[in-house]
Amino acid sequence: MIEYTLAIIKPDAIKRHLIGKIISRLEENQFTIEEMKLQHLKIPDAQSFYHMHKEKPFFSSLCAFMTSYPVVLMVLSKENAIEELRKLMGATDPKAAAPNTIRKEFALNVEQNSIHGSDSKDSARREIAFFFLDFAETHSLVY
Ligand code: IDP
Ligand code: MG
Repeated sequence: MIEYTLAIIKPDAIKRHLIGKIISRLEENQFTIEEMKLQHLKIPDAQSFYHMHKEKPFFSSLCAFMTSYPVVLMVLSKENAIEELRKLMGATDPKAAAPNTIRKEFALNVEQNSIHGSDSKDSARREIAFFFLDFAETHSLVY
């Protein structure tokens, strides 16, 4: 089944001019870019997007990092896109990430790990609607 997922190229990657390389990895792996925008998130955006982590010790640092520089937000589609993107990203901590994954190749550390991808169908629906409400509405991802 063709699925939609939300990807974010994070500030550490934008700062190091890795947008092109990361998008190449996505396209080489047959992800289609359905929507894309560059945005400098504000603290309330980051807090709301990552609300499930609000009790974690890294929450305030994560929100500061995600608002430190612009990000690239994308809706991607592919057969089984949610799981496929998580595989291509690799583990949260690049030290634990498999070879040839985006995080293994580009991430700096467990926080500055270059890319975000939705982790489930429910997350994908919520996250796509969070940044691309028109797309979510036209694709019946909002309910
Ligand atoms: P994920 O991005 O692989 O789904 P999550 O556990 O959902 O990982 O965490 C969200 C983001 O929070 C991570 O991508 C990373 O930027 C940051 N993060 C996760 N764990 C830690 C940590 O132990 N220290 C610092 N930052 C972390
Ligand atoms: Mg996550």
